[in-house]
Amino acid sequence: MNKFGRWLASALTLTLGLELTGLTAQGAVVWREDFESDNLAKWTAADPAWSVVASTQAAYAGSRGGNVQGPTSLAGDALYKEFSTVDSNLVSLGLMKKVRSSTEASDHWLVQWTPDRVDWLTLADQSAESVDAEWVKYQWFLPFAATSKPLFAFRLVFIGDSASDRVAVDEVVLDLLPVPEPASVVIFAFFTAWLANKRR
Ligand SMILES: [Ca+2]
Ligand SMILES: [Ca+2]
Repeated sequence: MNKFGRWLASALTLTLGLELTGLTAQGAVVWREDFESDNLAKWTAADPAWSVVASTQAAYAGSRGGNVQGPTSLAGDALYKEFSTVDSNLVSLGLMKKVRSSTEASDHWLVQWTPDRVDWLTLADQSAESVDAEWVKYQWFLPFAATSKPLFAFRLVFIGDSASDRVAVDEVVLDLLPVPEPASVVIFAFFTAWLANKRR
């Protein structure tokens, strides 16, 4: 590669890097629940079996965590959040979970999302779990169908048939990566074309 080629490569790499960094810093929409506010006000709706508990065992980080305990209704007790994913091209949902008291085959822990608040899709359906000594981290990258949906929502549902069924959650995070600005796309396309040309 000649001197100009090296200069162009470093300039484009720097520009692309700055563009991508700027994109993440300026555009990413993040909704996060750490339960430290000691209420469930960040949620669109919360069934009564859900609460915030302040204890070392109930918190993954900070001093509080979300808690759900049976007996619950047949439909399940939900912690429900509506959040528009308009102008996003990637949606991910993450959370920390700990089974506080073992569940049976008849109990269900569900994590679900909907593109339209009508049809629900299941990310996790867990039953007959033993007590967790440690918190377990989950993260799901949702399919393209979850992007750019004004009626997107997700919910954590617990169906436990006795008061001895208990699950804790903490650090629930919704990440949206926005659709890139046209300038970023042009720069990326230019850089890709230049690389392809260089490799010939
Ligand atoms: Ca917390
Ligand atoms: Ca049970």
